[in-house]
Amino acid sequence: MSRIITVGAAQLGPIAREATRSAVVARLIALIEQAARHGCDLVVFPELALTTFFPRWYLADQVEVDSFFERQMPGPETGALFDAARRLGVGFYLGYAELAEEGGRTRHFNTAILVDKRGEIVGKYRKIHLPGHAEHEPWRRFQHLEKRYFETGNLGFPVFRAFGGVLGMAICNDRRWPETYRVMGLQDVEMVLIGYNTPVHNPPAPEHDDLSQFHNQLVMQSGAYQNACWVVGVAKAGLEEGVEQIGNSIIVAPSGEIVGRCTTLGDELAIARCDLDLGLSYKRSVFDFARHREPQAYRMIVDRKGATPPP
Ligand code: CDT
Repeated sequence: MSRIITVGAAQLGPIAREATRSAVVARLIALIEQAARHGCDLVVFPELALTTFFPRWYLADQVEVDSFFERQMPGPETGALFDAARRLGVGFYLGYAELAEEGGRTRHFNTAILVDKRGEIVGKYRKIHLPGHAEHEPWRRFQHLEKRYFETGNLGFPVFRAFGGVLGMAICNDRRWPETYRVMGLQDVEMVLIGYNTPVHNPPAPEHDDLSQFHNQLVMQSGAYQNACWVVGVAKAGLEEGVEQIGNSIIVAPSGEIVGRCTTLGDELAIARCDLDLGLSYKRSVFDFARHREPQAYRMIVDRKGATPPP
């Protein structure tokens, strides 16, 4: 089997609050069709790719909140995406709000799935690092209520054998945490897929706003290099319901170099042929974890903190 995955970073421009699921799905299918014409094996869509980024509003009515969630995947409106994958032989990563009945109760997760070229779900991830806050904060120009609308993901950071390699998933804020990549790196991940919605303005720390693009690249380039894997990061970009969101979707090689990039703030496909074996020279040298990591030493440092002082 080929060790090359031709990947399309399928960035989306803004999605209006009133946009129907079918209208959004039609946009996604247009990107899958474009990807198929360019020989892509896999396309990566953003976080919460089926709706506007609703955590920017405080919504008191749970029925309204739940209207942004999917009860089934595939469901009546999303089935066409799976049909397109099957018809065109192009798999996809899709971020969406998941409403699940589990353990006798209704649960809400910020979720991503990996779908193969036969239109079958081969992996699921539920977002672990939920940023923002849980209560209404009227002083903000817009809210970031992920801690209110979602539970912390309960699936860990699994990896999946698919597309001829070992693939993992993360969602938006996860990309800022080294643990995200390392937990998958320790499972020999070869490609990490990440969708995001990142406002340019961060209300609690506006002094970071000018660095939003830099930080976006910094974290994904380091994650790729330090774990010798490909990283595909894909934005929902542009002015969505009055909030400016960064674009700059990128495809990063295991060297840490950016090899593909979106240049607009709209629906756009950036494509790269990703040789999974490119990670091997790093995995066998500077990042040969078995030879060079020192987990025992890391543990000693943690145990020492606040406990017995070193001799
Ligand atoms: N969606 C998401 O996780 N966005 C965050 C926004 C910054 S924090 C309030 C991010 O890390 O990009």
